[in-house]
Amino acid sequence: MSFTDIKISKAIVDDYFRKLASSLELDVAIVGAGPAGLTAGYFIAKQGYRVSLFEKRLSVGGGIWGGGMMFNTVVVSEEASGILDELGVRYRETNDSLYTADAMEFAGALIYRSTQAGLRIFNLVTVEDLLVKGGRVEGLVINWSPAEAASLPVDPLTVQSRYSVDATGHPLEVVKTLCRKSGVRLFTETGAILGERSMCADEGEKFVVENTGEIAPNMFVAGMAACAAFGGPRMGPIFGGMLLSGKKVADIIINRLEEKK
Ligand code: 48F
Repeated sequence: MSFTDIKISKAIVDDYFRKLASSLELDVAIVGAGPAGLTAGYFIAKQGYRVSLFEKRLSVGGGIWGGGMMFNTVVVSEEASGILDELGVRYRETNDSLYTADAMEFAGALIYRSTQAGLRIFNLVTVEDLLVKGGRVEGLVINWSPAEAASLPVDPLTVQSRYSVDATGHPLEVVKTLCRKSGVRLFTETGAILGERSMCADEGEKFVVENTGEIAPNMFVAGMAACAAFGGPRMGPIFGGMLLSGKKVADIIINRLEEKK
């Protein structure tokens, strides 16, 4: 077998640009490849919709890899065990209706199953702004993470999407940018970001699922971003709420897409 080096480069360039070109007009754009964003992407892709996910870091998986304080085991509540079954993640039951899973297997399964379902993931891409027209979010503004890290004067590209999801975790980066730059009134009690509260896993797990949803026209929050937006407690290394939140945002958006078919 023989091939030229240039053919390897050409294969990468052709394939990557096919993926990028097919992500410029989306049904759903997700920001952040933590457990919430990946779960949302998995369920939306499974229904056949055009969905891409943008992650600023080199590795995807967000807070999964470090488990709790770098002990790479994650805990998942009983309610979310069905999603682990669907993903094919093995788990062990403890005495308290809690399950433990290997963080490596959990992250690996989410990445593998979501991409196999059709989710297109772009790592090393930072969402630095939004496309906003008449107070409605119409897409994302993306740039290479290294360009942003080095403060290079490089203009971004845009991606159009019918719905966008902020799954950026604790920093709630996308919604913060939306408020700062567009002054959009959020669907929270005050119309502004309420901010994350201190740790309480039990409350946080319920809060995150209840408060997953639309926060501004066409803009949704899932995972820790929902707690940060609506004033919920953090919950540390328990991940059931993240999976259920990702599934809930997927279900809401799929219903909207189905209604508008
Ligand atoms: O932090 P992260 O894992 O958020 P999550 O899905 O899950 C939270 C848990 O990991 C944990 C917890 C569980 O109880 O509390 O913290 O809500 O994943 C968020 C991802 O978003 C990326 C970030 O690098 C991370 O991988 N991200 C953040 N801002 C941007 C971004 C941005 N502007 N553009 C692209 N990606």
